[in-house]
Amino acid sequence: MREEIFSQRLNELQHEQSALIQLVNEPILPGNGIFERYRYPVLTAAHTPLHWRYDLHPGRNPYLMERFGINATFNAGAIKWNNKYLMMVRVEGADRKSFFAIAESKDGIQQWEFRPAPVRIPETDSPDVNVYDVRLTAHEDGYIYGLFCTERKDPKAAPGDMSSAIAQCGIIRTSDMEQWERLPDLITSSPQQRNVVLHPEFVNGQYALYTRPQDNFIEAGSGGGIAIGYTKDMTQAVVTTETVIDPRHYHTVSELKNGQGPAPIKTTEGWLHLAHGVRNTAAGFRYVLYMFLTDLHDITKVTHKPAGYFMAPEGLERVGDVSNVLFSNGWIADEDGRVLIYYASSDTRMHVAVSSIDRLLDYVKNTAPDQFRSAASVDTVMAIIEANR
Ligand code: M1P
Repeated sequence: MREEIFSQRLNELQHEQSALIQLVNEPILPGNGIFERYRYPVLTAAHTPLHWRYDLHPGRNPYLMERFGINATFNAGAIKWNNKYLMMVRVEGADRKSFFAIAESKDGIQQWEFRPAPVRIPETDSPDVNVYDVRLTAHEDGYIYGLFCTERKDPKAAPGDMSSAIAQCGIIRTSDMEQWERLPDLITSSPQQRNVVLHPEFVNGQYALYTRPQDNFIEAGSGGGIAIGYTKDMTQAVVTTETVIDPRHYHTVSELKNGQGPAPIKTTEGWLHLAHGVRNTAAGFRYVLYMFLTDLHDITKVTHKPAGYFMAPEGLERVGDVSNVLFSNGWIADEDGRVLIYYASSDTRMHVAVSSIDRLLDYVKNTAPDQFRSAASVDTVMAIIEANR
């Protein structure tokens, strides 16, 4: 009887997972012309391999119970590697700890499958309590770097305070997307550091890093904004000066905080950036994605920045562990000009949207910037209406 329960459950679980992985995805048309969303999430907790979650031995696990629960798969870094599309996913267990695991797809849209085992990254002398949100950068020095958030309990937390944490930037690198070398954490003068991203090229012989100086774990305080800093050496990375290039601004989608998304994409007209902006509402924080372009030769200079959001949570995307959140730390510029944008919704699941370099450049250059007043927004609409007469 027990053996029957085991094999019936195993059959059902395998059947269900295989149907999920084989699901044919489709663009949602006509869209807004800037990008196309795809109908189904591309990675969910249910995509994680059964052999991670279940002990598959009938003697040890006669009821075929889950022995390790997975809560969510989100905030993935991305890269094209050996003709495959890879996401380095933040997998969060039921125990709230996140770790990284690589999932692969042949076309970047569908049939995403996790590699057989999660990524083991070495710890430093100060073990990470939680690691998340890796940004992958194929740097011109030949390595692929992964910059991620390492979170540890705040040693200054008052007795009984079990929440205060310090976020800093952890660094790993690889040459083969298999073996990872851990480098010392980035040193900056900011008490909190999340959303740090490595620029893919040297700038004046130095590594350039997008940072997000912040006063405390959740709130930007007097800090915030997307900044740039430089270091000579990634094996002892120290940034002494952070210069804000994209500040927060009152009554915008990023008035509370913002952060660089994936590494920027180089185009003939400048560097395309994807970022997230956060504002506070009566229903809690709302995270949206926005874009901007920086000068090809001076990466500190923002040349174009459309007003408002590029993407905001819609439908199912609005609901999850932390609702009303879109977050992206991975995109792939394909050889054919397509840009595959991987984004997570509500700290729960991964999605894909597709655009192209041409379309994204058109978007950033021809969408009016924020002029910070309602009347100016009406002027923008009126100009379109007039042109259409
Ligand atoms: O919960 C939403 C996001 O919150 C944080 O982002 P930020 O540092 O910009 O506030 C991160 O914890 C991120 O992982 C999470 O998705």
